[in-house]
Amino acid sequence: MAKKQKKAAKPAKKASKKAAAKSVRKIAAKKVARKTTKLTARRPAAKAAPKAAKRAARNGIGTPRPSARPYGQAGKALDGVRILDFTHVQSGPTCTQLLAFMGADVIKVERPGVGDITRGQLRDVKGADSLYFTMLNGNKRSITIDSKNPKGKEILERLVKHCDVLVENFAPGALDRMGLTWEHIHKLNPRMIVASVKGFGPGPYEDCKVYENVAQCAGGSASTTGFRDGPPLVTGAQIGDSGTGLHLAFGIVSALYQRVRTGRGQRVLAAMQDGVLNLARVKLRDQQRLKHGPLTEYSQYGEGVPFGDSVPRAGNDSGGGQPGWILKCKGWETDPNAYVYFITQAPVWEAICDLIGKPEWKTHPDYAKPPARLPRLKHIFATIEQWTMTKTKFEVMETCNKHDIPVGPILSMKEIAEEKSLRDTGTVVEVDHPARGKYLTVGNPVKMSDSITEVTRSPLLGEHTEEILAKELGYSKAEIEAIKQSGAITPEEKGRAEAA
Ligand code: CAO
Repeated sequence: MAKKQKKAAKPAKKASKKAAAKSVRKIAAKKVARKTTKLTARRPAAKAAPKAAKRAARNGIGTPRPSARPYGQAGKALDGVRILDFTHVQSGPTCTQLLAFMGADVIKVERPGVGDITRGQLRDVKGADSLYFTMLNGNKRSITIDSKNPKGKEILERLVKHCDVLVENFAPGALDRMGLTWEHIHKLNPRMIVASVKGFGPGPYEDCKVYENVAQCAGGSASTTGFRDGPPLVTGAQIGDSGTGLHLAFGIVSALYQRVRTGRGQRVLAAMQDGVLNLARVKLRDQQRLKHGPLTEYSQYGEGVPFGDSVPRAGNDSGGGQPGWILKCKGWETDPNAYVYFITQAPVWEAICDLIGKPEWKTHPDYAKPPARLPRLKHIFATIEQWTMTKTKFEVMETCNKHDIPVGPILSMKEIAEEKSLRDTGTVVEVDHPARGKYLTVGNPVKMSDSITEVTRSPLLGEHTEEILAKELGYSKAEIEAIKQSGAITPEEKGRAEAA
């Protein structure tokens, strides 16, 4: 008891010392205040410091103390984050796969007997999940639940309580029709973040179903892709689906961080139109520049073709301030990818002139300075092409790199699949699958020094149903048997027929 009192006396002593220091600081502050008018408006430093510390603590800055474990051995960035993954097709699965790569436990909910529709789409190996599915659902677990079955609803509600984030990309209204409205989810678990991909944000098209190319068209990409005298083009990169999935992942991680401070979840929406527009941002830049005159870096300017009232398609023109174009290389007559992207970056112009055998261009008034070159880009690139055609794309790359000239070989998917350096970095990974054998997938494109990604195969349909029911949700053996009988996790006859 006495010991305790003694201990209690210490803080009192400390407190009186603190108060004395405070009053000294107050007096000092007053003295300073009398001298300078500027400082009178500020709070005394003594009060500001604890406030800053408090703010820092709220933001999670400075806590906990730096781990003593070696880098790469302190777990993964999203360890402990549980994702209720209600996604299908591509946009949503891209997002949750990225979160899984970062260490989140992603529980993918699929319809019994059927699963994500992509399991059966574009199948290359009979009876095995398609590459479409396997390449978008690595590092996840699969549970089958019929969300319209009463017992299934009960399991889903347990999952809502158990997880941190629900991610979905159903058609507008589908989640609500399952009874999982934001209000209901928030009531069940106020900490849950509900993240959605939709085709459009609020507005005239909000109820529309959207696929990749619809988003590319509605987001401004298609109207600005292709050649001026041809139709709009969609791009091979899935900027609508995978691009939006990436945006959603960023929103989710930000919401998780904000939750550290607020303690509550929030809704996160990434609309595909918005995601594509974000990636086509430079074209909205050009739209506004049009008001002030022609876009001089577009080859159309040099060709004397007048601009209309909206951004035109610019073929292979560079989207930035350094003109570029795709040029033929040795073998182009038979190899569809014997091309190189060549950028006439201003600081290395003289090196380019020497390489292509045009040293006189270094001082010629029509070529020496970037503005003089703009009206002659077509001719300039045709001249450079005479040189690139004498070399393979890799020889062009090697020669130009020695002079710091930015060029890029047009790599085929075959070349990428075989590229050793991409295998070495884990960007292209070979995984083994029980039904299809070995397949290639794209690993985590983001490399972190303290969160190392190990890519694992995609799950079979319902592979982890019982494991999740028992270990995560605490259902007993008898309860799981009853769930099986209810049809909540097993296919109905109709489902079986569809899946066959
Ligand atoms: N148990 C029972 N029912 C389930 C279920 C489960 N586990 N999972 C899904 N369903 C049901 C949904 O409840 C929905 O039923 P209702 O329409 O009766 O409410 C039904 O399956 C179909 O969902 P959907 O409308 O989302 O699917 P779809 O194939 O008709 O449309 C898509 C696909 C992609 C066009 C649409 O989901 C969409 O627009 N999503 C948002 C935008 C998006 O992500 N697009 C990118 C797709 S990736 O290329």
